[in-house]
Amino acid sequence: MKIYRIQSGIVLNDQENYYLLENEDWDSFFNDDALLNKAEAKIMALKPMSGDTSRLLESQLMAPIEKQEIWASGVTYYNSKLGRQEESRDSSGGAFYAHVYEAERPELFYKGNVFRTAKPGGMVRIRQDSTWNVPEPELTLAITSSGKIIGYTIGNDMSSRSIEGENPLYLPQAKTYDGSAGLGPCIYVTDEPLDKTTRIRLVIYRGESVIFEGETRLSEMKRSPEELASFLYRECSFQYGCFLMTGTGIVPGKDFTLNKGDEIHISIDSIGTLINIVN
Ligand code: DO4
Ligand code: MG
Repeated sequence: MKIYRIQSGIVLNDQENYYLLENEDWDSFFNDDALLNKAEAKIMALKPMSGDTSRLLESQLMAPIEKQEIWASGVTYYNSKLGRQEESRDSSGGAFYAHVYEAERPELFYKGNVFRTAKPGGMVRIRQDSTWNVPEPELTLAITSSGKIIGYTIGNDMSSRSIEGENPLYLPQAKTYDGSAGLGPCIYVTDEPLDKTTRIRLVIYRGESVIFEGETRLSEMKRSPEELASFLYRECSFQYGCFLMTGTGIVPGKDFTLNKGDEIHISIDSIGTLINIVN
């Protein structure tokens, strides 16, 4: 099995060696159906970086995105369906979530771009006009312009549950605003699909205390990555490729909301950990 972890300007191989890619344009480097082979060929011609490179990937202040759009999927886990039904009870929106969970067509929505996205270690935001805010830890697909899934990363679909719950038509405002996404720390590129047992874990710290922790597995996701990507590409083209968040399976209870200063850790087996701070 071949594994590479790619960030803007860096490739890490499975021997924990880092290679510096100089003068590489991220958009054309990323948007390549043969990214795995390209990463392999590139590093064969390079020497590994010397010195202390431990945790270099996590500490890089770059999200692995430049001109790519970010899209997101909704209600792909049973827990998400239940959470949305609860939050939208007063607006009678619950039936929409039950229908979309069962329907052939998935819920897909535009999430943002590099300007709305926090880098690893960077600040995500909660809206000032929102009273109930959560992170959503999501496996995120890296897809080329031809529609091929070339890798995986971690996405944080920051969400206002008060705005979403008030009326389902407010979803774009609940989901897309400045600092509403986190992405990284790398694109995990491999020649084998992710195992269904892969764990997604969310831990939220307030000061020294853990105030929330939860875990799910990819086996809990109702739809496949290929199905979600094929719906997205039906009538949308992506010149530089795109990212597609695949939905959350971890939904904190109704007594939980984020505060400024909270630290959000999202880990996905094999890929790594994305850390963001709430601003
Ligand atoms: O339907 C609202 C959004 C759902 C979502 O973002 C998710 O399930 O992850
Ligand atoms: Mg989500």
